[in-house]
Amino acid sequence: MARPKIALIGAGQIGGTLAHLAAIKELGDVVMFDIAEGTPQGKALDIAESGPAEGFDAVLKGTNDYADIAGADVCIVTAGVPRKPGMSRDDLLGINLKVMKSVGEGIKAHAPNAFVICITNPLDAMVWALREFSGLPREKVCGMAGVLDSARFRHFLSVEFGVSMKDVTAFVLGGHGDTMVPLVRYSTVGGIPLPDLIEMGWTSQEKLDAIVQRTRDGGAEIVGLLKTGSAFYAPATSAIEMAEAYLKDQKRVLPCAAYVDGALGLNGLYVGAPTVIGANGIEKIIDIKLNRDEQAMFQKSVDAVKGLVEACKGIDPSLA
Ligand code: A3D
Repeated sequence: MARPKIALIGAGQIGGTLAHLAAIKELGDVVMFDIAEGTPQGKALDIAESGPAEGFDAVLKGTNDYADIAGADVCIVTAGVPRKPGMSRDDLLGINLKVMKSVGEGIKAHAPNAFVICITNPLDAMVWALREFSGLPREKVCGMAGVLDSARFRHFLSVEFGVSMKDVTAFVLGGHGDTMVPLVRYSTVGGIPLPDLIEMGWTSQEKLDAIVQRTRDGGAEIVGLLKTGSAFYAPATSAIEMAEAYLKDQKRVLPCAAYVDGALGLNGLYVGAPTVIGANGIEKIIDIKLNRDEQAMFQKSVDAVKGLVEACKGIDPSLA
């Protein structure tokens, strides 16, 4: 049986890391597409040359021609520009919207059966635009953000509690932006919800509040340290987790930017929600119950995403 084909649209920092991880995990053959001539070819060759030592047989190819992504099973989109210090994700809207148009058209023409994972920021609005431009079924187009935001939350919690990250589960909902909603009530250490851990005296409300804020600012913290570009190792790992769930029909429960219609009080919006990912793409949105405070935070996040979608329509009338 032929290996699955994974197309990476954008061969920058995240694209290169995605290619390396996909090859090491033997998820399939990899095609890296970018408009920069030489970059995808150079990175593909460099990673292919790591194959003998690593022991993988995946074929890697770099290209500037969309025809080479033909028949891809998965497309992961990182094309566009990342943030610089002082910029918000929303500042990238105008430039990355144009990129989503060309990427959407490329996927529509050459890989219409793919499961598409968008990473380009501002995430929720770009996933929506990419779906509009590509015309693919909504359950086959989603965005990576919740897995990363939850991973950051889990990492900070594991350090606070001095326990393995494996035993920490965490839940981040809403848009991938300053209004994201880390759900303390649904996050656990060894199955014990965080509010119970405060009652048990294992941590304090103040410490937990600081961790929630650090999670919200997780992307900016790394942008501030790197100074050129944004995070790429953890974002790539998170998207690979989603791609693997699809390719192996794992039915993973993962938070991601998905089209929510009829759950969480929404009727037709791409926003971060708990989903089940399997061979049919986004197979289910989990309609969790929110309390009043959580609902208020989620609504703020939803309103911010709606504002960005309206801004996209203002910039590109074909989306209106
Ligand atoms: P970078 O290393 O600059 O790579 C982007 C690549 O896109 C470059 O190689 C460009 O040449 C290429 N590109 C630009 N325009 C096009 C086009 N029209 N078609 C094809 N390729 C093009 O950035 P990066 O890899 O660090 O980040 C990529 C995107 O991911 C940015 O928008 C980031 O803001 C975003 N990002 C999102 C998250 C989330 O959690 C959602 C996290 C980190 C970064």
